[in-house]
Amino acid sequence: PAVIRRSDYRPPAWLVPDIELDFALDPARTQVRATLTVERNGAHDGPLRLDGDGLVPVAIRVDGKVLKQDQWHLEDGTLVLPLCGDRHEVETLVEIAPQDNSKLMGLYASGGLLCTQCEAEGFRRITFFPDRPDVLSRYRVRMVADKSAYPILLANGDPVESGDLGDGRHYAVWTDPYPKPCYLFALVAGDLACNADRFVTMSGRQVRLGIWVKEADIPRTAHAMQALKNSMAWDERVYGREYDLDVFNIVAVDDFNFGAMENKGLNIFNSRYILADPETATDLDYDGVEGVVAHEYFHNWSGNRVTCRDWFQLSLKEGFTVFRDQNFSADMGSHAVKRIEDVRILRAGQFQEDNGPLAHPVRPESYMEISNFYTATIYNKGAELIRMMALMAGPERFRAGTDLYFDRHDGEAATCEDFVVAMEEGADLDLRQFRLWYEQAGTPRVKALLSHDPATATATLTLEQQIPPTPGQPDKKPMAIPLRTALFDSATGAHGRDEVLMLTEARQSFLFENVAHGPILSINRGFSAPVIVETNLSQPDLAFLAAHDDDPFARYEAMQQLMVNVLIGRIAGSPVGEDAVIEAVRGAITNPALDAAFVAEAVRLPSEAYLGDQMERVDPDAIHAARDALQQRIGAALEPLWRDIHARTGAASFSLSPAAKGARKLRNAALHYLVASGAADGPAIAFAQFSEADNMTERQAALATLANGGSEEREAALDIFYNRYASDPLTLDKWFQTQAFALHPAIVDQVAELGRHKDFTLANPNRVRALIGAFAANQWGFHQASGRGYALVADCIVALDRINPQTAARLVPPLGRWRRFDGARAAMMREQLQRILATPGLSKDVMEQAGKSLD
Ligand code: HT7
Ligand code: ZN
Repeated sequence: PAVIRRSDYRPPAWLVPDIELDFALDPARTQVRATLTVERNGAHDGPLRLDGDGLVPVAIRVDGKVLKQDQWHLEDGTLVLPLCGDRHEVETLVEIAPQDNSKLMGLYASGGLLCTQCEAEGFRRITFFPDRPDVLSRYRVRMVADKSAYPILLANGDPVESGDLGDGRHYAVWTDPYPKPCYLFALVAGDLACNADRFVTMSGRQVRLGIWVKEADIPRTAHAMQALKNSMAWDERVYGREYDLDVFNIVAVDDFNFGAMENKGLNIFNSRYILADPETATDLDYDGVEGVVAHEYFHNWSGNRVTCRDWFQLSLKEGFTVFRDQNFSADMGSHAVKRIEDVRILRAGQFQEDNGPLAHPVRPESYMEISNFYTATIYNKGAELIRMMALMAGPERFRAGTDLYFDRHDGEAATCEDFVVAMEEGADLDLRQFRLWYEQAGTPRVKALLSHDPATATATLTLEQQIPPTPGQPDKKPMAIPLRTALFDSATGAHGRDEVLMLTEARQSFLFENVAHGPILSINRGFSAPVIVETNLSQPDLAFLAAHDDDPFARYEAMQQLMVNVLIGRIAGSPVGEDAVIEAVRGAITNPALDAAFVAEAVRLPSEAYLGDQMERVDPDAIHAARDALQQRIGAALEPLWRDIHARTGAASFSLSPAAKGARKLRNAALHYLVASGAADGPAIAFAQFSEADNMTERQAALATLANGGSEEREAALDIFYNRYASDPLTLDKWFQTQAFALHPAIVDQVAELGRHKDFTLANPNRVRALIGAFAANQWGFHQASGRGYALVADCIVALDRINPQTAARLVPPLGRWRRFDGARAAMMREQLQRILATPGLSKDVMEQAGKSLD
């Protein structure tokens, strides 16, 4: 497949200021008539090229005249029309079959609905059009459909007309006054019910809000609606951004390749990010709903009003919008816990990506298939870049920078460089060196060595940075790394100034004065930079920080590092220092000043995957054994405390207050340690929690705890869960996922069997992710020495590729991590990648991912 390069960007040869779309909707045969006003852009005599994917024109007219066969041709799906004037009206008619669209890109059918997904290049599967984000058009959309099957007809913008056609069909017309790229186009037709509400904007305009779902799901939409209203108010308060249409609609669909989509005025969501009630949603699910609703809403400015010039600029909208949604969620709940969760996600997804064959810069230089670039690097590392700029600028100057960015580029298709320039000018920052963060892939490693001279009462911090080579980038330049730092006085427990040190050279020293006693280094506080810091902190220093650091992230980090060091020691065969970990955990769970949610985070052992990331060669069995053993020791040593916490945190009745959520989180952690301790009644306590819980957070945690073991309660709980939720797809996903994540010796057989279960289907991306995606993230299970886990995932990729290449391609990266494993495992992983690549008719999505993974 062709490689698309950032350096090849050229402005569009033709613009399309206006488009009228006329849909005669039908699942088997939808007719799409598109009328485009096209304008030559600049002085050239090139033809009009309209992208198409799988389309055949039924008719083409230019300025009202039907074109003959020799007046147009198709080039690799693209419709090429030589036009002599500078402005024309071009009309095309095509037919498509939404019900046969299993890729879920373009117009497709899901659970009786017809809906669209156009980002990144789905619009070309609906009609011929210059499918690139820098062509902005005003849309008028007319939909005709059978009224009983599709009583609701929605599109972008505002409804302007509707009526009956007298033959069982009806129609609706929607117009969107804001010019937009075609990736933001959307329509939905179906039998939907609406949770309707209103929002009054800061300038006093009334906006009609609608969340559209199946009638039976209406009671599960309240949280999403509240999140939407909170997001609208937050964007006004924090960024001064007001909503701009009279209507804002959200539709939930069951079959969706991603989380959600920010189509102008008509967001389309994976139903898992809309529907929530205590019976079926965990606290994590509730937070997911809130975060994704906010994310898509925030795109109205960071993405829609200011869009991307080309797909290499994807992080312009995604990184910035993730940063915005992270801060929103922090404001709605706990800043400390949100930051810990976000860093955990970054490390688990993005650090691994940055350290493997698919590593790429936040602004990539090339791609084959753009869908493969909706990555943790674009999203999460991109958000960290914005966070670093915000830190360097401070709140007021950062806001001045974003104001300038929005005002200057409103209505435009912009670049990452435009954002950086707006920050330089608006926030008064010098970002010349900082730009390297957009160009260089790889996670910087920073070595921090602190020395103390009692004679002069000074301390010297020496920092060294090194950025590892990544594909196509063997040599790296030093980056500008802002590191929030403080030195603790071990005698007094206090620290000096909390300051941002700018590391800009390969090696740099910083002098601290008036440091009387041996200082303890607290660095990268708040995770101020997305880097790996190596310090020479001793275990007692880490224990001190775990107990005293006033920066919650740094405190959590010290605890994690304490645990990592002990676990790595155990993996290497020397289980020393475990008592210090036990005491640190005891300190956290008995400290009444600490928030329960924070405590639950702090006492959680680093994941098996994170431990693997700390090793030269990942040894999944040794990691599992060491972690299991330490868990058992912590469980047993503090058993009475875990029992007490578990009993004490049993909530009277369900609430979503931060205190109630924190109590549930800590209760689940206590249950986990209690069962891990080996206490004879552990499984029974877990089963009781499973049976008696009035909420999914406790029920699923108990199920997950039981799923790891071999107790008789395990099978009973799984059966009960299945029977209770078999008819609810989102909750049934949890049944699959909990088993796929389980740390159970028979996991490969279990997942293989679940793959043959009557409720497993490759047609639904959520179900595939719940079983196969989760299993591939289960380090101990996926990497079982037999290699059967690899074959299982590869089989799924090959089968799914024929149905839904995008979702199939997302399963490839775990196999691409072969360099991190021993020779035998690496050979088996490579063998599966080769087998995938040898599959006839492979999509370019999977080909790109598997090909790059083998290199
Ligand atoms: N901007 C949206 C991206 C998206 C997407 C990308 C590829 C294939 C399917 C997709 N559905 C949605 C999601 C977001 O970041 O808000
Ligand atoms: Zn987004």
